[in-house]
Amino acid sequence: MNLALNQVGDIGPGVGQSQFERDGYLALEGYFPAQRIDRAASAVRRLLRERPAEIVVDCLQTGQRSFWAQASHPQTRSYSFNDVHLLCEEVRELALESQLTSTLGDLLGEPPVLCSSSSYERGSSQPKHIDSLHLTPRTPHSLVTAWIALEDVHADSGPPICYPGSHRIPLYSFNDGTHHASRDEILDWFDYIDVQIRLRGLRKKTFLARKGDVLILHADLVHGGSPIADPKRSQGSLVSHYFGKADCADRGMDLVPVNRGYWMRRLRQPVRAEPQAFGPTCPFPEASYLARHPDVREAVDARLCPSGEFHYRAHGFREGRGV
Ligand SMILES: O=C(O)CCC(=O)C(=O)O
Ligand SMILES: [Fe+2]
Repeated sequence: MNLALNQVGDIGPGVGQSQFERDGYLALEGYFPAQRIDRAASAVRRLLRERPAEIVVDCLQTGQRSFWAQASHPQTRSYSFNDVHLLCEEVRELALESQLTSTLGDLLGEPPVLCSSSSYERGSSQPKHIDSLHLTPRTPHSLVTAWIALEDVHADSGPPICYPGSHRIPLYSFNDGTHHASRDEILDWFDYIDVQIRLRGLRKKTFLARKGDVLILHADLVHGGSPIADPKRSQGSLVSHYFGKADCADRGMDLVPVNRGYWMRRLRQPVRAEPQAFGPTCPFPEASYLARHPDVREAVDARLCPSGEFHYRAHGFREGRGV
């Protein structure tokens, strides 16, 4: 690794906390043994094979969201596989491992709630960002991310990068007064952050992580994925995001306790696929469509509409409803 990592045993709460406060990240070398990683990675592969119509993916090249069963270039494996933890216990076991949840809890100052995750088989090549742009906590800063290497990272596989200290840059306020990214203003955010990085003399750090290493990132740390120099190289990782528990309280969310944290049981992300994309290889997800749209469920229950699928094909897609 090209940075000083903490050995798991070295990291007392105080040490980790002060490094995290100073740099905005903590790197835990050799945190998970290989077989623990292999168990989760093979469970994810099995899930992608066996339940492709239930996994929501974002194409890393086009940004297009679909089910894995509908992906247009699956052979590239160049996708973010979203929220696999909702369907995969092995992934939850990794993301909510006992010591990890207590470290995350120490950093957040309250129990962590696993609220979203992305798995990757390739480098994400994501431009600079802070995770709180998209997963914006109600209480500013009350979010942490755990980046887990599922295999060794190579300099050419698109290693993750960050700007240590950038979590102290004051949060940018968008026109609606929030810190949540708006698509129209994201270029302004890039300008702001580039100027701030330059003014503060912050330097880019590259993580050549090894399988089993964990990087814990502050909500507001500027980070991303380097370009992939060798497209033949894979870069398996699991990236999990956790809100502090207080942010999830009184929102009527179903929080399932695991070790010293929780995961949020919820519907997967909505997909807006063309009606013709559903068929034998990707059946229409009737149950989740009805769960997502109570007005449609009422119409179906009252026999005013034959099914959720009928509704989606006739109206829902045009109305911009997700399935
Ligand atoms: O692994 C990477 O390239 C970064 C991933 C990331 O930042 C994210 O999923 O939020
Ligand atoms: Fe990120």
